[in-house]
Amino acid sequence: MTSYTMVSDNQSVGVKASGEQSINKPHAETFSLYGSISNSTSQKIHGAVEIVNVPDVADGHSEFTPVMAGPAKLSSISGSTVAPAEQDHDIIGSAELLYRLSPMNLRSAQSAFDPADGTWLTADQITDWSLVKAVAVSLISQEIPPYTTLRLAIPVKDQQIYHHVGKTIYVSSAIFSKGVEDDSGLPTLMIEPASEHSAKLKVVGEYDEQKLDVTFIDDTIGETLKTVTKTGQRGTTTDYTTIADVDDYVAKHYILVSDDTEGKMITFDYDDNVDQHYTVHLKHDTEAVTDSVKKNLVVHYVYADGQAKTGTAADDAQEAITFTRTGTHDLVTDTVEWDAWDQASQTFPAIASPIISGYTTDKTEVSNVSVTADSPETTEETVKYRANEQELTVDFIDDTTLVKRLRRSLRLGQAIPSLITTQLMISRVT
Ligand SMILES: [Ca+2]
Repeated sequence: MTSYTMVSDNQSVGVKASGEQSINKPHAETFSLYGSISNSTSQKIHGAVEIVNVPDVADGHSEFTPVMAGPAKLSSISGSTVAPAEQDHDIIGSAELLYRLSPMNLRSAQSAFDPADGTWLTADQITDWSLVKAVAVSLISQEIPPYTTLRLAIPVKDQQIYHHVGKTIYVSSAIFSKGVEDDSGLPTLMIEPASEHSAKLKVVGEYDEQKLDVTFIDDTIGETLKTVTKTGQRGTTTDYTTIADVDDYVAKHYILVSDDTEGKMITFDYDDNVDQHYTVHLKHDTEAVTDSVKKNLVVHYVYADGQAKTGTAADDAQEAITFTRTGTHDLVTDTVEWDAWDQASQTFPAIASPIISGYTTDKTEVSNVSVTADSPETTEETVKYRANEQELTVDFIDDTTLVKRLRRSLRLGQAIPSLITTQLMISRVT
């Protein structure tokens, strides 16, 4: 009856008592630990239990702390024809695999182990395998056939293994039988960390730091927005993707143009002399906008100076024209770049001056008034009205023979000049 622990590494196939995990070889972050119970006798073993603690710096000997990567597996190795394959299957099917979130004190394991004490969980109760610190295989109500070895395999991982070169971890376990009064049980055997039968695994290799960078470029202004730099061991994958950064820029109204990384995690190459460079191109999102400006022409109609009537001669006339333009609104900078106005200049429609009887205008119409989009909002024009010339006839009558008529041109509404006096006219007529 023996018990032993083993490890497997990424250097060679198979299990071994002393392994070397190379960080320069594939699967550097994962390896396995094993605990075995070997029945090399012709007798059946009753009530067998094996407990394996996951190596931890807290065990006092291990120099780093790997974590479980998934459920443990149990296999059996038959040493003779006494244990046929079907029987192996039955052993494994009836064995109970249990997990604990704290390490087991191996010295008191035989007396302390109680699969129903609430500290032991089944695989379906585990949501985070990295929290498991001890694994038990329990055959309390079962038996191990003669010449049969049961092997418990525990997959572990260490994502910081590149920083653990030169460090060693140790596998520890305890085997015993529970509830067996006669000599058909296991002797209690404990393998303490770093003891003679404790398997060990040492991290070897050379840390070759590789460097990569991802540059974000704003294509709209042709400038670099930022550069993300990552370092890591050859062949490993960064935990960085561009997704969060791209999302951040999209929220700021950028549009993703291209991404060398395709949003995937990037793996460091094996070339010490070359750094890896990746580029993400972005551009500003825009929207089309329009603008218009209205220009007015107002024509005032007034009496000319010196007229009998003053002020407004008729109601104002008005015309309006509109200039429009389109533009591009940059949503990143919140600025607008305008195209030219639709027309460089426009001419208002001609406005005919209203006719006021007896008056003449200085303009029969207001026409050819042109403006640009930059002209004042309102252009004012004034049309003046002047009274037409009227004939004033004064008849001076000689009662006997003479009729003499005097004509003067006077404007409508104009006062008859005082110099036209009967006296004066008479003298002229005479
Ligand atoms: Ca490189």
